[in-house]
Amino acid sequence: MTRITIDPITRIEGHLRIDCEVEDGKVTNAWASGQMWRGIETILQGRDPRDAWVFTQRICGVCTTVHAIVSVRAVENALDMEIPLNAQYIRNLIMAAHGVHDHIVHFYHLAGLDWVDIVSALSADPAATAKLGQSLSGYRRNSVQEIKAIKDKLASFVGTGQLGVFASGYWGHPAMKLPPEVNLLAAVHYLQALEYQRSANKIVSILGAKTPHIQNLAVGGVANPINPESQSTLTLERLYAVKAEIDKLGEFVNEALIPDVGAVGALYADWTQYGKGITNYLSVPDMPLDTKGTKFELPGGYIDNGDLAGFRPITSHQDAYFRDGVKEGVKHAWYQYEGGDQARHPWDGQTNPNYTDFQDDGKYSWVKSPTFYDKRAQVGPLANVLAMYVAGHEPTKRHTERLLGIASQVAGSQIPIDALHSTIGRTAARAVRAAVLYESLQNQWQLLMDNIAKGDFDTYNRPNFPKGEVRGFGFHEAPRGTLSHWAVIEDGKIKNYQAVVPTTWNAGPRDDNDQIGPYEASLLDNPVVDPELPLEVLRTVHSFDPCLACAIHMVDDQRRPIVRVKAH
Ligand code: NFE
Ligand code: MG
Repeated sequence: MTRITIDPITRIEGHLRIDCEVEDGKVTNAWASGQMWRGIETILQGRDPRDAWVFTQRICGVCTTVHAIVSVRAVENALDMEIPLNAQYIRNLIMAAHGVHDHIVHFYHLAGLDWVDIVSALSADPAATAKLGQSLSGYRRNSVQEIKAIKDKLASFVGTGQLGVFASGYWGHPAMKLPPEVNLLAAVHYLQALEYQRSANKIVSILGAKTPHIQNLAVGGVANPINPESQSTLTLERLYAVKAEIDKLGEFVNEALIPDVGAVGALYADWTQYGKGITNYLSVPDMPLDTKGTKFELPGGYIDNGDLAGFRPITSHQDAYFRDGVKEGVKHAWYQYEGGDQARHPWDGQTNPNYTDFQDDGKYSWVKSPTFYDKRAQVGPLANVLAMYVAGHEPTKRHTERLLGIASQVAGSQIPIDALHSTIGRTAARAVRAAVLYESLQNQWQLLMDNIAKGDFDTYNRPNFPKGEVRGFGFHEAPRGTLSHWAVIEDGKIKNYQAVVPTTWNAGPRDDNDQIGPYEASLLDNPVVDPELPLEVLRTVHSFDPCLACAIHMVDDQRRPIVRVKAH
């Protein structure tokens, strides 16, 4: 038996350590450990709830907006507020743009290089690459000229001997299986994707005043005054600037991202057999369409044990089924609950650090272990796509079937929807969700325009804080999955605040019953051909798009500052 320690995992946000035991070329046991601690929940105690969102969006430098929006939702829920329609649509546009941005970056810039060999791309023939691209979609930028220009750029870059962002990849690894032309096509789109992610971010910054860390929220709505006649407000000119950026995204998401993920997935079809892990899937509905948060554009809900037929929807921002099901445990995390370490509902949650060093059978992570009705749950685009699919959401069905169709065409055999319960399936679900969110952007923009055209310029309702205690929760289907914030407010001040974050759900260590978490479970039975170069472990971990800054919301400066892969 060999034990592998990868610390930290790179191409993620924050500090994650993964340990695996490998026997006969397969992972037989795994531990996921968050290696940083932050104290945002503690900082919030005693503060004005109207300020919480400004602090919480500093939880992360990647998914900043999501913590801002969920925070105002949690306070609005505690006050039982209604939110003007314009404010809902503006928030929805920001969330959808942020999601498209995140999913593009995940495939091309974070996870793709686990599958795509940049060095092999240099031996590809540009004409054959263009032909391959044209067989997959009508994407305008798969021309021989553009592909050749980018190949020459890559070659001169590599020729200098300074690989920059491409340094330290597992180039030439035996688990890298794509032909040079597929590698080149993906490398071309890697560089083009940098332009498209900027368009998505521009939408966030026009509406949110800046990104990362938007400035336009308020408990009760948004701080974007709407007045078609005034240059200092959200004008039609600005709204059409948003529309221009939205329009640019469709071509790339539909004609590059979906076909690329379909083709790469098909050529790694063996990876539909690995990485299934926990198949209790949790997601929440999003893009509210009314002032009360009872109607949504995108469905969400819970799927138990992979059984799509047993899907249970979550239906409102007041949903009691969601509200009552969430707990967080610390039996194996570096925290201590006063009154005993058994899992607690977030309104009764505590954040008291208790570091013990890494104990295989004890505490070994700064990430808590969330549960839904005492079960582990996987969150993320896969959970959400499965929920939207089974709920009959038409765009989700259409994009899922298109992606599976492209994969089946490349594989030469029918790839069923069951293939999604896997490492490659999690990656595919992100592409589907990007296409769904692109349509949502178009839809939300039109809803906003139509509502303004009716003469409704409202964007804000003033909150009133009662004497005594009120409790609230807010949720959002963030790029990495279900995010919720929980606030207890007393006499208008925060008494307790807990964030239960997507990466906390997925990266959490063993729970109160010593059940392993989603990352850990998905690593079991993964192949590892060379323990010194554990590319396969990275594939499965990256398929979740880890964000430890979110999950743990001070890095110990004495701990290993550089990547360490240790097989012992
Ligand atoms: Ni920091 Fe996050 C998302 C949130 S993490 S990236 O999506 O919330 O899990
Ligand atoms: Mg928390």
